[in-house]
Amino acid sequence: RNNRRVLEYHSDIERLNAPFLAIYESLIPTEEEKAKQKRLLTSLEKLVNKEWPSARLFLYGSCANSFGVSNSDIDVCLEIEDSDISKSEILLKLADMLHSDNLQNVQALTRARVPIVKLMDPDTGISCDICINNVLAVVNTKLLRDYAQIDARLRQLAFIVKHWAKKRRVNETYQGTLSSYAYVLMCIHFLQTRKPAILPCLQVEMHATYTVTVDDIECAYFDRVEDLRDFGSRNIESIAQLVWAFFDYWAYRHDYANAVISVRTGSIISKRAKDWTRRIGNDRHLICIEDPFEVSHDLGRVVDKHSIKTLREEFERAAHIMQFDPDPCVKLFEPY
Ligand code: 3AT
Ligand code: MG
Repeated sequence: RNNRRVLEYHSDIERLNAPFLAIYESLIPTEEEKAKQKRLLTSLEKLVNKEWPSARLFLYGSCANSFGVSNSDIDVCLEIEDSDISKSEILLKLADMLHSDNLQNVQALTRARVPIVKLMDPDTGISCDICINNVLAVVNTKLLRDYAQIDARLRQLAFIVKHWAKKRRVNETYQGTLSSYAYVLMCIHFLQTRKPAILPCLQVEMHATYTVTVDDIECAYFDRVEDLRDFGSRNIESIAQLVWAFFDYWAYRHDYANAVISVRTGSIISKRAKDWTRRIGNDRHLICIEDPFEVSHDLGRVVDKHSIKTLREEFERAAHIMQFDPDPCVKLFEPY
């Protein structure tokens, strides 16, 4: 099935550039929304500092990695020194304080994979999840933001893919489909492997200008991305071509049986090399996406034998629409 089809664009694909760019523009959050998010963060930090003076709050996830569409929830990480009290106790204490401060729908989820407190700010309508000391997420947020600054087509492609995934309901990890974080990594990897490449590989192929060690994992990469602004200019593919080729890749070209996509190396590595060839516990490795820092972590591990079928059918549907539909910009995003 792989590599049998000849890469051939829809004859008049270029006419889709303007509508795709219009969709992208319509999804960008306004400056006003960004300012509201910052204000909420500042007021939350003030509140937290009453109890824990040296604690700090960081934005992470899509509100900070530049892949956030308007009206998204915000993800906040509370950085607090190891103390005698447990994470659960901190979360419960935090929930109490937030509740007393008139924040709405305050809920501590202490047993979740990533334990959090959820809240809604009635003044701005913004919903927010607060986790504790999840430094790796803050670092992978920076990596994504840095990649986005290298070539504008990454943000455009990722917005379109995320929008498609939300509309088609394949962005629901609790249903066995992929996280937004996984989709952005798929977009970065796809652009790293275009010929000529649109994005470089900031980790193994370049010298590190930024290094932090988090839970024994060394996170190191080249982060002077302002020096790389011309990197992709030898590739002149348009956003419409890239959307077409992205879905074509995941529908017909990706080798699901053997391949792992790796942003860390900017290449495909084999499942065998990672020992991801068989099911271990709940990790089935039916679609393999290596985390750039936690390299033993497959972001496709949420996918099971039912949801892999759903996902691949959606990739094929999207590829088919991009190839043959007279009005792909409407059909692609039709709600499931
Ligand atoms: P949305 O716009 O909210 O859909 P997001 O990028 O904020 O996209 P999430 O809210 O799902 O995505 O996750 C928030 C951040 O948490 C994104 C990433 O920095 C981190 N993260 C999410 N899933 C994982 C994972 N499986 N492994 C490591 N980090 C993750
Ligand atoms: Mg988020």
